[in-house]
Amino acid sequence: MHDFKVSDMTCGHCVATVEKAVKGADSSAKVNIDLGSHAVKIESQKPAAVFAKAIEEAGYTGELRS
Ligand SMILES: [Cu+2]
Repeated sequence: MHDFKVSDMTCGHCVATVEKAVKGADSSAKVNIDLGSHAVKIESQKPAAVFAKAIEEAGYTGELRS
């Protein structure tokens, strides 16, 4: 489980964009996003760095919490 904080994710459109970026990095990843707390939780076998990069390439800042 990768637990990211994406502070610049501010609306439903951002959520969709971030989710798409995560799925693009790993199509079998399970992603759970809570807009209120800017939390993006990802279940994947791939390393967190892969998702940090994907989120960044989508135009957002993913800060790894754990
Ligand atoms: Cu937005």
